[in-house]
Amino acid sequence: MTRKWAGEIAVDALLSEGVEVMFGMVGGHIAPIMDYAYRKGINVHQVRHEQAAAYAADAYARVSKKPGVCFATAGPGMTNMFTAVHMAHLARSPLVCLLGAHKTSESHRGAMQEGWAQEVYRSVTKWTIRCEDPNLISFYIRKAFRDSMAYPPGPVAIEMPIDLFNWDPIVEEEQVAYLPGNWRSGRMPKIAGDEELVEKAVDAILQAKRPLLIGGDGLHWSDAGEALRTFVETSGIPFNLRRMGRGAVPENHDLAVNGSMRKKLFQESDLIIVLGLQLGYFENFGQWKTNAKFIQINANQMDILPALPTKYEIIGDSSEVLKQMQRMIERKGLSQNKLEGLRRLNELKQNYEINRSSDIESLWNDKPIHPKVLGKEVADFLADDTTIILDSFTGSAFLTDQLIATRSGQIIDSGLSGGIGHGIGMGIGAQNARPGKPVFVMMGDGGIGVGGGDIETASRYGLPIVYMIYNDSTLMAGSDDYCYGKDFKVLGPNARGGFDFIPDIRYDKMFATVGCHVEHVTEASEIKPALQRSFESGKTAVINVIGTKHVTHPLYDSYHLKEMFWHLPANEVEEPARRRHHEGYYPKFHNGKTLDIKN
Ligand SMILES: Cc1ncc(C[n+]2csc(CCOP(=O)(O)OP(=O)(O)O)c2C)c(N)n1
Ligand SMILES: [Mg+2]
Repeated sequence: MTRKWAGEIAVDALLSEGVEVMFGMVGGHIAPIMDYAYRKGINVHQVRHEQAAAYAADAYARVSKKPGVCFATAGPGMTNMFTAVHMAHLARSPLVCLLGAHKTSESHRGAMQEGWAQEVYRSVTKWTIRCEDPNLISFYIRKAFRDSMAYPPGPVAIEMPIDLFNWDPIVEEEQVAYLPGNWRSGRMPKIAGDEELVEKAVDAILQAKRPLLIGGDGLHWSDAGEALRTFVETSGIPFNLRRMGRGAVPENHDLAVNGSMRKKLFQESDLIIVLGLQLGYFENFGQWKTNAKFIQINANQMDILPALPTKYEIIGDSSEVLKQMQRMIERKGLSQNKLEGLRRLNELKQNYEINRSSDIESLWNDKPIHPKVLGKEVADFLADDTTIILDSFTGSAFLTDQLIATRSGQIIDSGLSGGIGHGIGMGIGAQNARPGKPVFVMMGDGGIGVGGGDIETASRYGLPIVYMIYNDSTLMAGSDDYCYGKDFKVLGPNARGGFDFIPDIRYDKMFATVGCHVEHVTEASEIKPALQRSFESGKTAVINVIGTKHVTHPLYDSYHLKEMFWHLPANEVEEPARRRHHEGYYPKFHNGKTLDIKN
């Protein structure tokens, strides 16, 4: 029987899980795994910052629906990767993180790059284990692949001290819990709902006058697109899809509800089916203005929100429960004509288009470019096949509702992490998940500062990714207009330009030096031709768009942002910023009290 180093055994376990690509940065403590990964034909990508490795693995996972694999060395490599694992954790993306670690026998006496990933990663993974025995490495790796994919998916990390790799080579087959060959089911388990509850839910749906369906990530991970299409088409129920679920049924479908019009439909509905969706911050914690009753369907009991008037709670996989409901609807026959819902939806869609066209017309000649105009041009241009990654705070906010997703997992963002700088690594992962297919990333100049170094990685590996930078020369565009006043005056003499950067940085010139196709765009009419040339270049492309910072991110008008700025002394903030940030929601959260604003 042949004996192998633990590093080789670990990579054999990766191969038996079907791993073809992994992302990370070299470092001595992780070399035993990385070196065998190269030697055994895994497509290893060396990044410039470990966060990009986990962002790439995250996007790879979300697009391919298989766990993404990333690696980092001990200490600083492990901690550099943390922010991205936090993002995957909140976005529920399956990662297997392979982390180098200091030598166990040198712990607590001045070891090089000492770090304890188990403690650091505990809050952002399903589990993290420090594997000190080479007899267990295959077992942990293979378990990580399964557990990361259990719904809701998420990251798992394995920390491997360097002495793990330096035991005497061992006989692979003699490991504890050794599993020979390629034993894996290859897909998430499909769990059906309780038949009795499903039947009651179907009766309630048939009786409802204005039902509405709102779906989320569960649709993506359970491949529920076809089942959903059949269900909504038979029952005539309008649907609004969120997060990774967007596009499970294409958003240009007659019954699709665009994000910008769902508020009205909520108000008018009498029954809302919540399907495979976590009701957190993005859904206002389920505190919608509506008198509707709810049916909640989720494969994860912990996603069922008890704070809603819910007729039926069904635990089951999105696609399985949809199929069950479909069978019952067909058996019972439709008793209710749902055409009224469609008529109302068409009316809202027409209004939306009229408003959008007149906005675009009035903003078209703005210089610097308005993000709504940019969003329109980008959304019109992108081919259906494109994977779209949203990073820029302002640029993405004005793009997202204008996009039409045609498959789930097509639009990827930072999710509840709300971080910036993920787009660069994610572009690399998305390109690897669908090689040669178009990938578009909407970056902000803020995100370029955080993660821009990895554009060189994309270029070095020849990956055709189009990075567009909404370059407004600032962080959090409009925050001076919104709450600090001109020149961030309320911050005092140390403000020195607040969050603004050196104006109009030529990122195009910067990234031309690493071999990118580059474009510099200052007018709306130049956007589409620049996109055309960039996609045609076949190279990593960077489009530097000079955009305005005098714009209000839609978030600014929500209490989520307002409450972050109430501490500023109202009387020292100039108008119009003073009114904008102190008015509105303040009394709602302060027992009806208003702030003392002198006129
Ligand atoms: C990693 C990280 N650091 C800080 C923040 C806080 N933050 C929220 S939006 C924002 C500005 C982002 O820059 P950019 O995309 O250029 O924003 P824009 O100028 O478009 O508003 C920052 C720093 C964050 N979300 N993530
Ligand atoms: Mg910016």
